[in-house]
Amino acid sequence: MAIRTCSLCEATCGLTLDIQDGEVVRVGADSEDVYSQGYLCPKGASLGQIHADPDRLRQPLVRGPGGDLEPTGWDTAFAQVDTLLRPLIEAHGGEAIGVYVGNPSGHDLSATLYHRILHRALGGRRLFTVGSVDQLPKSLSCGLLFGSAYNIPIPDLDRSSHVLILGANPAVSNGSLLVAPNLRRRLAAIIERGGRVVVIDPRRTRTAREASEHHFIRPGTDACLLAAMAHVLFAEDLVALGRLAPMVSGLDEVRAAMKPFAPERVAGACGLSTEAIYRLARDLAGAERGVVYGRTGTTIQAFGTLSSWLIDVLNVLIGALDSPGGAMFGTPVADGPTSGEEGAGRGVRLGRWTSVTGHPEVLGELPVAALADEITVDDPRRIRGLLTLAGNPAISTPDGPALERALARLDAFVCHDFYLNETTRHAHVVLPATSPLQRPHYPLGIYPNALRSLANFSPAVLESDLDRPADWEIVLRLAAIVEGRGPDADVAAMDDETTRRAVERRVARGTSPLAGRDPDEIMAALAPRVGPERLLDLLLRSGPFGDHFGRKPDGISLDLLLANPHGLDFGPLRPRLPGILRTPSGTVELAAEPFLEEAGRLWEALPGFESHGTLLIGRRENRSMNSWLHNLPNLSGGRGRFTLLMNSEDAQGSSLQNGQMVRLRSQTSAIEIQLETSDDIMPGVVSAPHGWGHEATGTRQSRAIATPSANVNRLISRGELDRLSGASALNGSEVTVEAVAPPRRDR
Ligand SMILES: Nc1nc2c(c(=O)[nH]1)N[C@H]1C(S)=C(S)[C@@H](COP(=O)(O)OP(=O)(O)OC[C@H]3O[C@@H](n4cnc5c(=O)[nH]c(N)nc54)[C@H](O)[C@@H]3O)O[C@H]1N2
Ligand SMILES: Nc1nc2c(c(=O)[nH]1)N[C@H]1C(S)=C(S)[C@@H](COP(=O)(O)OP(=O)(O)OC[C@H]3O[C@@H](n4cnc5c(=O)[nH]c(N)nc54)[C@H](O)[C@@H]3O)O[C@H]1N2
Ligand code: SF4
Ligand SMILES: [Mo]
Repeated sequence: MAIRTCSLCEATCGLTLDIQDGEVVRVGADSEDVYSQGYLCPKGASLGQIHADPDRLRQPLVRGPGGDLEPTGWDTAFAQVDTLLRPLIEAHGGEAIGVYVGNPSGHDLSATLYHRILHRALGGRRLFTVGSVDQLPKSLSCGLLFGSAYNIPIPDLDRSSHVLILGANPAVSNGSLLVAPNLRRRLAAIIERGGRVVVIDPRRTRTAREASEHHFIRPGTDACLLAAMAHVLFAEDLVALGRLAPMVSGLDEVRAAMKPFAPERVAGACGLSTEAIYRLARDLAGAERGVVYGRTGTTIQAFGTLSSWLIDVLNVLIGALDSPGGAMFGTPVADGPTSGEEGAGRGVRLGRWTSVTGHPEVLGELPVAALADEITVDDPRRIRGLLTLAGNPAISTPDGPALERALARLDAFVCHDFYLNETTRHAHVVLPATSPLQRPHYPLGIYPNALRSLANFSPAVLESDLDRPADWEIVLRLAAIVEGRGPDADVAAMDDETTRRAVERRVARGTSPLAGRDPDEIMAALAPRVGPERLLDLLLRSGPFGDHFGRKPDGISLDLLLANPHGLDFGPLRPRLPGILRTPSGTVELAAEPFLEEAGRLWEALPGFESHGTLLIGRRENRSMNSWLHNLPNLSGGRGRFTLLMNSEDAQGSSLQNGQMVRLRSQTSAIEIQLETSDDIMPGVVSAPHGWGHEATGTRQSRAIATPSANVNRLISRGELDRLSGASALNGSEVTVEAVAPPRRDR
């Protein structure tokens, strides 16, 4: 029986895998896992089916002279990448090559460790990530508030007595920027201990149904509600910063900025009553250990950064920031960006460069919604080549058809992915990743958001099915090609250089536990490991709980984790302020200028909210993971998955009936979808899941295409962005719903 941490979502559940003849015959829950203690969901239970999927690519594909993608060997594939990319780089520089990094990269150890080498090789100015259809607004608001986009506070649920949740459905999503298995149980426990869980969502979700209280909110108006709550706290003298007071600057400016947002002024826009807003604010302030948490409903919307900011403003005003049971910063076990104890820094600077079509960079990246135009724009600086690393932007980002037209025009398109889908079908070369079980796993990029300091390492449990490079070797070979070292560069030497540099940085940094050590001694201690395991060992051993290479004999190392397959738990969240602040002032900069300006824009937008027509929001369900698990036997098929939820009375008013096909239309496009009427959705709002719309032409996902569905992101305009972050407003587009004539019987 192999033990493994699930890599599919952020919950990091421990799994048991029964493996026979190189295949997984059963997946169970690891009841001894230090964190998940026996929890798993249907996706984790299907992990083995990814490996077994006959449609999963096991060999590279290269577009042949006839225009078709044909299987080939690895050396031929890398030689073709070199032939395609090098001339573009020589003629136009590394900036002619764009990169799109998708969600699974965040769950992959080698991507977390090695992607940056590839980005650096390309010059780093044409980076697009899934962040701009996900959490980028939160990263930006935290970057401005706390000086580093890595400093994202998380709700310390297990010790909270009152949690206000906006735009998240952790009972189904299993949490995001909130790493904790079995969130239903954790939320229920708050209520059992006499606390409250309050949910603000345009849909009565599973999380909302199981909460103490739920309020509908008009999509895109969270910032109005949150500002009004801050207004009440100031007006009623409920602000209590506690020990935060000397660490926070800008309180008076925020007070002034919130002044206009009285509950009476915003209630109509939000769709909540004035009384409800007063009560939400008073209950939050009155709670012993209250906290506010928001997720994708508050980020991928028109005021995503402002909403994210206001969530933490409230956390500051009630003294919850950095306080047990409040909004706390993680203490990851592995050494990382938040490890040192310094106190001030350079902070976050915005717009250090702009894209060809005029988008300012945000935290080093550009909006993926601009990618299509960056490829097709008539400008010598346009993007001519593209790498996608674990992403399916043709489905997951706005206006897929426009992006697909642009992808088809690229001079070079290389994908690191194991499915032939709506994105990768346009590639010139596809380099298949290993299946998740063929590689070692440690949730390096995920653990900083966990409620405890955890460490759990899973070795690869299945052998590679072909003589193939590991994923980190693929990334380094791509970097070598970009740098002009050729497709046959010595990746082992590159890996040695990378590790050596990581060691030398620590040895040279006064605050590192390795300060002043001999790099040769550290390199020798890491041998004979190579690749991600060696780097991980370095990060573990030089982190806060590490053995510091002999200085702390009972500290941890990768060897110790191998001896503890159910993981190690180093305790709950602990206060981190002011040590981790990296703002120029060394304080929490509550009133950074971009926030105040944006609050002014919100005020001006206020009268417009009430006059909106029908607004479209998204939805996640148990058996999906964005666009990419619909090909697995356990997770494909089933009725009623791809439906449009509409309020029953709205449907009646439009003479529409449950179960009938409707046309959902926006200014950009239209799709057909089955109607599902419900009282669980706010009047004036409709909801459809993303990640669907699998296409048969040029793809290889035989089960996924068998479920009738469409891509909702066709309906979303590339121009609908959160102004500060450039993230797409995927929630809150205006749509119309009309009956589709019933199909004729003879067809
Ligand atoms: N089963 C499953 N789990 C997943 C995923 C998946 O696809 N399937 N995806 C994973 C990923 S990549 C992520 S980022 C996380 C996301 O994690 P969550 O954000 O918790 O997931 P969602 O279910 O999308 O929840 C967003 C909620 O916001 C609501 N909403 C929409 N617009 C608004 C608005 O304007 N205001 C407010 N207040 N609410 C709004 C929606 O109704 C929805 O209930 O889930 C992860 N987990
Ligand atoms: N309307 C709407 N749109 C949304 C959202 C929404 O709520 N509403 N949510 C957004 C969010 S939060 C997210 S995160 C994005 C997701 O956006 P993306 O990350 O672009 O899309 P995914 O569907 O997750 O596609 C992942 C791809 O990676 C491949 N893959 C899987 N595992 C691996 C691996 O280990 N290595 C490699 N190399 N490839 C792998 C899969 O085959 C697939 O092609 O979608 C966003 N889009
Ligand atoms: S909740 Fe997430 S981590 Fe846990 S089994 Fe399901 S997909 Fe895996
Ligand atoms: Mo996401």
